[in-house]
Amino acid sequence: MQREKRNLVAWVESCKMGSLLTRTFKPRYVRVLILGLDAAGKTTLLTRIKHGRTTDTIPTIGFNVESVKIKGIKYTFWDVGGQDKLRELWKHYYFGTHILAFVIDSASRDTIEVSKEALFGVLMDPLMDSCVLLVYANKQDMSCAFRAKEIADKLSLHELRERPWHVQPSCATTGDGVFEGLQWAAKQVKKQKKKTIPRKLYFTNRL
Ligand SMILES: Nc1nc2c(ncn2[C@@H]2O[C@H](COP(=O)(O)OP(=O)(O)O)[C@@H](O)[C@H]2O)c(=O)[nH]1
Ligand SMILES: [Mg+2]
Repeated sequence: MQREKRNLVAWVESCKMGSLLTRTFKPRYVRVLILGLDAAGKTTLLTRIKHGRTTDTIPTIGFNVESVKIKGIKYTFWDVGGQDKLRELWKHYYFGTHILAFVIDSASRDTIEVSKEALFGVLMDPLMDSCVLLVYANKQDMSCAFRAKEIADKLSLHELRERPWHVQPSCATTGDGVFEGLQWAAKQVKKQKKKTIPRKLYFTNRL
């Protein structure tokens, strides 16, 4: 009888430990929405994150979606086509976004104003209120590229009040800066979650 009781206690303890372990190591989910004008380098960036290399891309009609686990966090990346007409569809992808990764072709000096308009159009939507903003100043390998600080000025990012933002210089074709940017954004998501919403609600498993 005594032994059965001891076995029962051991079993209950192991269940408690099991649930503690699942809680501690439960995967967390972060939804990343990759937007930006056509040919900025969104799909190249996504391929670099997913496969660690780049391949030839064709213009994205619709979207690409990929899931990648990095340091215990499961990221789902949505790369949505940026052509003129497709931008109207961006709003359908906002819900549940933790990180907006906005990609700029830093070498395309003539389109920076269009990028700014498109970016602020996205940020104005209440569904994007709580997401952090990671701007990739992409194509830094081009000699004519705007530098990160210039991009921040051109996009008037200093006017953003509550929202954490960062301009990450990057070159999607070589991978330079790609993970550094993501690392910054993941840290911000973690910080925000601590300040505002309980962990369970913030890291949702919604895609
Ligand atoms: N030089 C350079 N070219 C890039 C870079 N990133 C992407 N590209 C090129 O830009 C073109 C458009 O890239 P893509 O990823 O399809 O752009 P998307 O329309 O934003 O998805 C492709 O020819 C890429 O090879 C970069 O960092 N530097
Ligand atoms: Mg694309």
